Amino acid sequence: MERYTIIENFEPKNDPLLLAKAQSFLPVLKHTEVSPKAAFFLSESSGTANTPVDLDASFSLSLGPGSHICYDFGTHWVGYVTLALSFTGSHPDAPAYIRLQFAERESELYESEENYHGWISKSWIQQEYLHVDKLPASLRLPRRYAFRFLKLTVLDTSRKFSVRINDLSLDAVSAVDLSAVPDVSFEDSMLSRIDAVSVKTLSECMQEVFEDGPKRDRRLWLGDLRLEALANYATFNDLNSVRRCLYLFAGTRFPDDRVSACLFTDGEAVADDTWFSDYALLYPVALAEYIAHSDDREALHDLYETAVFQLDRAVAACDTDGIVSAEDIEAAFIDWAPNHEKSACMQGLFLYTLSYGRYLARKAQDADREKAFAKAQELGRAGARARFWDSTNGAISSGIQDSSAARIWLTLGGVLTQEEAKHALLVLPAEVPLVSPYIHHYYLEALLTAGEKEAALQHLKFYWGGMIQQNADTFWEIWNPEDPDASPYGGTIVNSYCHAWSCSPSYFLRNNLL
Ligand code: RAM
Repeated sequence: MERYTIIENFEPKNDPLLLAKAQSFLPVLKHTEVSPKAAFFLSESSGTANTPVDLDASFSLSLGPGSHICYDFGTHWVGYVTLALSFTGSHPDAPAYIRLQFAERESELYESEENYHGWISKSWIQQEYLHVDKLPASLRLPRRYAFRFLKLTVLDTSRKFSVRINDLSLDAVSAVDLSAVPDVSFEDSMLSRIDAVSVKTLSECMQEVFEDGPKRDRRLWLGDLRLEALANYATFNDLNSVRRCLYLFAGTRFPDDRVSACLFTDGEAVADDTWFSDYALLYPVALAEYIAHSDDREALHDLYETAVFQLDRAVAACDTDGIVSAEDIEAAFIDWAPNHEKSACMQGLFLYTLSYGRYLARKAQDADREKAFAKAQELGRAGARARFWDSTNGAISSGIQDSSAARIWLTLGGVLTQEEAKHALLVLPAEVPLVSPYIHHYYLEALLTAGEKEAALQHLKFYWGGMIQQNADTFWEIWNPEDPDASPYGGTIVNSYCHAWSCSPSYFLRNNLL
């Protein structure tokens, strides 16, 4: 399902003061030198056993045209690779032509660029074609990669020489240090593993900003930021990184003060010309949670207007029954499921975010706003019950798409009673599946709102545990157990397998919410 926006001549509105403050919170990246842990020859087809190669011996192999070697770095890393290459045989009389493929999961090594015809760029596929004119050579690849596995294939040399890998190392980077995370023991080994993988996922995504995924898109998305911040408070508790990202979103925004769905942050921060109505409303949520956690009065002062503007705008756009506007429904993301009608989802989300707006208004002693948000919430809840909920049958009204996400957001928006929410959530409709860990986070939140702690725990084990059973070192962008090869982009080769919005189990587990 293609989804992108192009606004001709888009000029973000920048606030130099906020951007300067954001810059002053830039983290200093920590570097770790990592060596490969194992070497192997990849088998012909996925699912059949590889041939292990002694790691030391791999550094004396003569790799002629067509031969390959794979390295396993033990777990997922983000960083810069250095390769020391030399030759065997006669002096090279031609360049060595080499292909490098980086993979977060081993299965990616079986995928090929030629078979990918999706709608996002194939430039995201993690690979390099190198011509090495002079051997021996030490090459530090300029591009940062996110991977556990590296496959090197010699595409061609000449009749006179073969390639030898003398050394291979990785300069891994992250804003945080895994050892800074307090040890917590969980009785259940699956929960311990889920927590550890969540923490690893988060640490890999925490770079100069909270990236959505270090493989792709490698930028700051608002919906992802909110969940990363929650997991961060319970683990690294790096407040500067959260503060930096909140300042960035306010520092470069749409000309009419809406916050962008994402920012480009490699170099000067620039707002993308993409606006998601739901992500914009999560800005006040992320700010409220940051303020509640840090009591940072300066940030409240600096960012309050940007935050409440997002809600003011949505409130003003509602109809007289307090129902979210058609434009806002059209611009909602919610999840990657195809054929999703989002009116009920967006209504619930709007009502949910108003609670955070009320909290911010109280903190800022802005009584008029508090009152306005409370009124909009009351009106919007009554309107939502009339429009989206059939109280007689205890179900979504006929004519409205009965999606799992609609049930989740109507619960979180306070539209359903606890009893109604329990019935709505314990057995979900199959029609529009929940496909990303992002919406599964909100499913857990909704189950907790409905008082269904045990069901939430079981779901966490089932859903995130499902990725663990597939040997996940980090959690993924997309996971639909019913359709393991799903991709919103038209090919799993561009899916991200270390994706920020999947790291929230640590938030639930470490805060004892389950
Ligand atoms: C994916 C991004 C990001 C998310 C958007 C909506 O493409 O990687 O995680 O926020 O979708």
